[in-house]
Parts: sequence; structure tokens; C-alpha cells
Amino acid sequence: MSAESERLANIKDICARLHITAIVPQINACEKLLSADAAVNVAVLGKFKAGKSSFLNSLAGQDALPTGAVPVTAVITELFWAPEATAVVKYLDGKKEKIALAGVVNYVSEELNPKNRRGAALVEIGLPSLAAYKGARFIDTPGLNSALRHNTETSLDWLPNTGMALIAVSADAPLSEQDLELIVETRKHSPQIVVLLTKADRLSSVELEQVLAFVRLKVKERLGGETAVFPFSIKEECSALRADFLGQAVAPFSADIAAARVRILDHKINSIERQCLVS
Ligand SMILES: Nc1nc2c(ncn2[C@@H]2O[C@H](COP(=O)(O)OP(=O)(O)O)[C@@H](O)[C@H]2O)c(=O)[nH]1
Ligand SMILES: [Mg+2]
Repeated sequence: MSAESERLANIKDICARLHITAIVPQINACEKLLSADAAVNVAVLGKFKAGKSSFLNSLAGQDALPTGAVPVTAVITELFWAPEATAVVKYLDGKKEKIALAGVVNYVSEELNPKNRRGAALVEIGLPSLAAYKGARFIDTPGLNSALRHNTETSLDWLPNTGMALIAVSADAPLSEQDLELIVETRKHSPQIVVLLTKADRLSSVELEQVLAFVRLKVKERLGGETAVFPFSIKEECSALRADFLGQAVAPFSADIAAARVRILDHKINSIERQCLVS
């Protein structure tokens, strides 16, 4: 038994004896990561309309996910490398169904799948264009704090599965109290949090510098230490920003997924142990 699985077995034992159920989703997330070929989740989190789905489309180089001016993403959606484009819906009752890529919108969009009446638990999209990120799973989450409570709950329930976290914050509405609370909550599950200041094209370069300094300061006040904050935009003219972010934040992570998996698992187990001590 590895040191990590032994620590987890101990925690499970304590939680079972003390009837601590709140930590079960975190334990399950750790158990998934114990396997040496487990994919590492890169969660894209943040308020609705922050630009999460647009960011992932830009990363994939294609419009795989619906985006829009009203809350759009209703179901957790995973994007990962596959030799051929595929899309699969996993339903809440355990059934799976292969669908066309163009059909993803019927499940993921709040408008076409209101309150998730189709009963989808997850949509998985495999894309050849993600070849640079083998072993990573990028997770598009329904936005927080929209008028749709079920969307917020879906995302918060999923949070323990976070590996690396990208917190999308729109540059023109920089950092609310909810964003800060999300960052603190995500810290329980992730050793690597990066703030993505989206829609940077909407600000002048002077404004952008001011907003970057403000966000860095506020996150530091709350979390302590330095958290990376990168400006980002999907616009053609902002390719240098995208290259900086991908080169500095994503490439080092995806170049050594095995090391990232170990770091993430260690962080999660430490965090659970701390939570057990205080509960
Ligand atoms: N100007 C600009 N608009 C963006 C950018 N990224 C997203 N948007 C717009 O913001 C809105 C919300 O985007 P979406 O990706 O659906 O946000 P999500 O709810 O966080 O997934 C859409 O109308 C997008 O076109 C960006 O970099 N620049
Ligand atoms: Mg979305």
C-alpha cells in the first residue's frame, strides 16, 4: 500500500467511526487520483458569464461549447484529448449515450436543457486539438451566482474533484466577495490556483495594469502568498496574452502531469486531515 493510500485508509476509518459524512466527496476524489493513469482535472470556475466556456473554446481552437450573454452552461462538461472528436453524455441514472459534437448544446445549454430536465450528470468531449494536454481534463462548470441556484449547486458539489483551478474573473467587473470566497473554498482542494482575468480586451493597457494590481492584492490579502493572475482574452488581437498564459501557467503543468497528480493528491489529503482535526 502506498503512503497516500494508507493515509486515506486512516482518514476513512476515522470518518466512519465519527460519522463524518461531509468529507466523503473529498475522499472519493482522492481515491480516483491514486491510480497512476488517472486524468488530472483542470477546473474552470467562476461566476456566470465570466467567459469560462469561451476560454475553453479558445484553448481547444474550436467552438465545442456554447457561450452567450445569458447563463448558458447547465451541466459539468469535460474536455480532453482524444484521437477523434467524440461526445458522450453520462446520465444521472448511470446510462451513457454517444452523441454528435453538434448535439452537445442540447445538454449543456440552460435554454435547451432547463433545470437539466434531460437528467445529464456529465458531458464528455474528446478532441484531437487538445493533443498538447494529454492526461489533463479541462472542466467547464456552470457559473456561480446566476439566478439559477441549481447551477451554483452543481458546481460547488463538483469542487472536491478540482486538481488545478482556473478562476475566471471578468476584467470589467474585477473580483467580488463571492470570487474571493470561491478562491478560499477552492484552496481546500487545489494546490495550484490561477486567476484568469478574462475579457482583457475591454480595458486599456493602463486600466488593465490597475486591475491586475488590485486583483493580486485582494487575493493576497485573503489567501496569503502570491497567486498567479493572468490577463486573457479570446480576441484575435490578444494572442500575446494567450501565449503568455499558456506558456507560463498551463505548459509547466501539462508537461509533467504525473508530478501534478502527486502534488494535488498530497494537498487534498493534508487538507482533509486538517478538516478532520477541527471537526
Ligand atoms: N470582449 C470579450 N467578450 C468575451 C470574452 N470571453 C467571453 N466573452 C463574452 O462573454 C459572454 C459570456 O461568455 P461565456 O463563455 O458564455 O461565459 P461563462 O458563463 O463563464 O461560460 C459571451 O457573450 C462571450 O462572447 C473576451 O475575451 N472578450
Ligand atoms: Mg459557460
